[in-house]
Amino acid sequence: MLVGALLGESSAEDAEWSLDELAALADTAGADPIDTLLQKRDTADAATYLGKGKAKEAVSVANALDADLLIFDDELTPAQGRNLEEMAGVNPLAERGLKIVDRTGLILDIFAQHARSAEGKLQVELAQLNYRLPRLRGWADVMSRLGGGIGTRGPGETALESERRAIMRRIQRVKSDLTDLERTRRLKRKQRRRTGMPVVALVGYTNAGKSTLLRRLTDAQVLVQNQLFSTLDPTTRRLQLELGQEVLITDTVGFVRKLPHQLVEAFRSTLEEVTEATLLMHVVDASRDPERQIAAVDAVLKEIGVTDTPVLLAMNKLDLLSDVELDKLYGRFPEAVFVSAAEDVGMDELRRRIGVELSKLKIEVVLDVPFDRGDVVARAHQDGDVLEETYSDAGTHLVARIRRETLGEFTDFLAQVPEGARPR
Ligand SMILES: Nc1nc2c(ncn2[C@@H]2O[C@H](COP(=O)(O)OP(=O)(O)OP(=O)(O)O)[C@@H](O)[C@H]2O)c(=O)[nH]1
Ligand SMILES: [Mg+2]
Repeated sequence: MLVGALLGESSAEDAEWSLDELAALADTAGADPIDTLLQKRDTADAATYLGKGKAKEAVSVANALDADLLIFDDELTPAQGRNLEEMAGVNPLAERGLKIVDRTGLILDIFAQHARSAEGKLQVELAQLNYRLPRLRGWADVMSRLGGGIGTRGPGETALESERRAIMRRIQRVKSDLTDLERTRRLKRKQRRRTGMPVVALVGYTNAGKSTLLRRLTDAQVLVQNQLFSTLDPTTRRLQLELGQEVLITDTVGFVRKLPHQLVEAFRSTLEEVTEATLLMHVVDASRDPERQIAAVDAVLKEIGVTDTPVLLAMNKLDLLSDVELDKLYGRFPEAVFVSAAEDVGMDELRRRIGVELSKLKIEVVLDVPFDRGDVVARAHQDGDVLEETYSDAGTHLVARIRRETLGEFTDFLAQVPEGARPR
């Protein structure tokens, strides 16, 4: 049974969208939603999330329906979780009977099921440990059942403390294992940067079709599935644009509203594939409330510190739209490229637009211009931002940021090949 709160200024449609999303998450995790309950409140109740009366109602409805899980559409505080479990008479050790789950716990569970690589598994474990740490209870029977901490307990130390210590030790261990893997990932990224190829990162709401698009564009054999968070590990491939230009394109984890901060933190190094990209290709499922997906994705991008990277909007799944719906979307998103990755529509246009977006970007160049070519120096001032200008016997030495598309005019004077660009 799914439970949500319509808090403060949020509209009924917001809440409905959020509960739909929660239903999809529950479904992906392997649960069947049987009923939903929504309460309108100004703020969440500090003790029971919903008002006490409403929380009791949720528990009794869930029991009457013989539900196994009462899933809350938000992260519950440790106190709320404990109070709700007490109210529902939850026995955490019982195989059956009602359990309380929150949005964060649910998403972590899906990530745990979908993690494939060693790095992905460690990242999910780290997020889970950080989620569990403030939610421990000192029940002796839990301790003996789990065997946690036995033999490590000092005099006067409670079972709770020793379990907390065990978790903290594990967190340290996982973090240090991750540090090694992060180093490898950073090294790879550095090598990629040296090739001078721009990196395009696919971002978007989970299930929007990012992996399908990567497959369509590059023949990469990546997993495509109609469920949330299929992709956790980043995949990078070469992509040929028009005019023989090559870029790297990266597919990675999808986003969702209120992506748990524990996950954002644990997946930091994976998300660097996004923060360090030259261009973002934001893939949207055009058939499912695009504005809301975009807002959710923008919120996560902001959280991970991506604010200045240029974005190309790709409206996917246009095969699911009627002509009338499509016309409306053209009006709402005049800048977007409309595609269907599944039906192979719009791929050439997408490649072309990646090229156009990249050509608009400025890159830093170092130029040595002989004195008789004052026109080139003038061009650099006119068209770019000159960061440094010094003179020697050989001529003018410039460090400037110029648009990639004007690079051709400066090729003869490049002192070194700039990062992120090959002169064509
Ligand atoms: N009708 C239609 N379905 C599509 C299209 N593109 C992708 N899909 C389907 O949408 C579902 C999700 O596709 P994925 O490529 O796995 O989506 P994703 O964005 O990588 O999702 P996550 O990795 O889970 O975040 C799959 O069932 C795809 O077959 C499209 O253009 N049209
Ligand atoms: Mg994917």
